Amino acid sequence: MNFSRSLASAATALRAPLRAPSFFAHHFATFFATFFALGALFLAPAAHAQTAPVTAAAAWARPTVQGQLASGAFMRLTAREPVALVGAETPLAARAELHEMKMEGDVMRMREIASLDLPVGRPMMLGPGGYHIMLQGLKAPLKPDMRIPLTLMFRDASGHTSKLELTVPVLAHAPDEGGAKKP
Ligand SMILES: [Cu+2]
Repeated sequence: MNFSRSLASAATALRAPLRAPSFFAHHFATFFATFFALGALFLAPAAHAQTAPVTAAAAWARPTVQGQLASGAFMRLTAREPVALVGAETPLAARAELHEMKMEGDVMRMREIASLDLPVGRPMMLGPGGYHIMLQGLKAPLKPDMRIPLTLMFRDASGHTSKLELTVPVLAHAPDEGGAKKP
């Protein structure tokens, strides 16, 4: 029995998923990034948390009826530096996930994504029918004209995380930003 060789192969096996540009590598990285991002949230006083180089505009969340446990939050994000949206949270929901919607054949489906890269200076739209933030396990219905706190988490290429605190109005439709429709 060659103990050191089996250790070496175990080490290779452990490293392999992280090296491969695979589905698993992507999710391993996301897991650890999320782990450290959450750790940072607990350890760092909120006032010291790095504010993300991102601005959000026209944010809104869709109202829900009694008994409805999920809803979507939407906004337009513009990054000043290359970062990816990697997570979200709100005290009003058990989880806030990043989702995308895509046509699969004739059926529109949504699935969770680990992160969403934001191009520098070009607005990224999160809206119905596309990327969105899915609020899951709502603790109370979202009523029109409520305003809900939502924290977005971002990560840059070096793994540095930052966040953006938003207050999102609950609206039946995307907010009218004015000027665009009326002469
Ligand atoms: Cu969704």
